[in-house]
Amino acid sequence: MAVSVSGQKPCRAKLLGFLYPMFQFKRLSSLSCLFVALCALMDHSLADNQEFLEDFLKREYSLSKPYRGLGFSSSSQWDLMGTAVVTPDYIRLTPDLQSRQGAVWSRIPFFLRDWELKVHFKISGQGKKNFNGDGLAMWLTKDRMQNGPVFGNMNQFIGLGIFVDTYPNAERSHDRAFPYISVMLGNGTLLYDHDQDGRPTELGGCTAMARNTVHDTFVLVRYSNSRLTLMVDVDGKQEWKQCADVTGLRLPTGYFFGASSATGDLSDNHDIISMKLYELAIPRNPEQQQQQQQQQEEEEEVTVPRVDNMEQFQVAVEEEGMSTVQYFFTLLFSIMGLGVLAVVGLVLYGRWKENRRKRFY
Ligand SMILES: [Ca+2]
Repeated sequence: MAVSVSGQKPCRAKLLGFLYPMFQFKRLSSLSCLFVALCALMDHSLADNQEFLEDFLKREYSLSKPYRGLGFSSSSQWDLMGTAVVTPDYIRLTPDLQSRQGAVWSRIPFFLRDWELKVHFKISGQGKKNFNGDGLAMWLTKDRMQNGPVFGNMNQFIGLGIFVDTYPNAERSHDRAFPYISVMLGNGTLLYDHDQDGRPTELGGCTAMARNTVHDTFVLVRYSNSRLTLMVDVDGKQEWKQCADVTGLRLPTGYFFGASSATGDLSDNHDIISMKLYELAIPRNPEQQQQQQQQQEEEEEVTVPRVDNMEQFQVAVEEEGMSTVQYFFTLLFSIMGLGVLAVVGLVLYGRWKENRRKRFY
């Protein structure tokens, strides 16, 4: 499995000397040599790991510097919309100005099953804490290039949304600090509710102090075997912290990657520096391969995104078609309508018969 950036520990005899002052110099120096050798081995394996990652980087689904042709060339694999602009170092979805919406969308439908998306982003602005907004979102959805109220994308979207919400709208948000990163799976009927910061439809999330930082900020989304893991690296420690873990998440293929952002009365610069998509190679024995094949056959039937045991996330999915109550009232009004029609028909027939009788005499 591809494991991305991990921290490299400092490898210095000075550090050992500080930690173990009771050691004699001779022992210390031999220990240092051992430690240096271990560090060299670690570095080597990290380099290998990096190579492994590069091998599996899918450039057709990735967005990184120098953003060749983006925004003007028909050969580019990405489109810009709204206020989004390209600079040599980042794609600015919105500037730090009120009422802006911008997005960047992949043009190529996505069909990989096991994958990892690493997004390098930056949110910065003049506003004081909690006087800035609204945040940005990353998408893997059926529709692309749509304007709307969900961080610059349409509501009732179909697919995956990862939100970096920088403004606490809900009054009861005092129990969580913002920016807050969360995951939602839209099925076309679920609504993202800004007034509640998306809580009713949230599958998981965490606080991530990802605004006005001096260091780089990243989000990592991993999807494999119907399990979605969300990790963040916003502390400048080059370590991933788990943010959400959702099992039984079924996501159809053929969707599009994108990132969008919106500002309202409050604003921020919302920048995407890169979106890198890696294919995960998962070693499996023959039994696991058979299981995977079976699972893939099942997954092919998935046409609408869903999460197994949805109740555990308190997400109400509206069923298609009429409910029992709707059915009852439709039937009742139909019978009443037919009754009224029958009465009117009888009255008219009676009058017609009466007129006919009068004419006859
Ligand atoms: Ca919010």
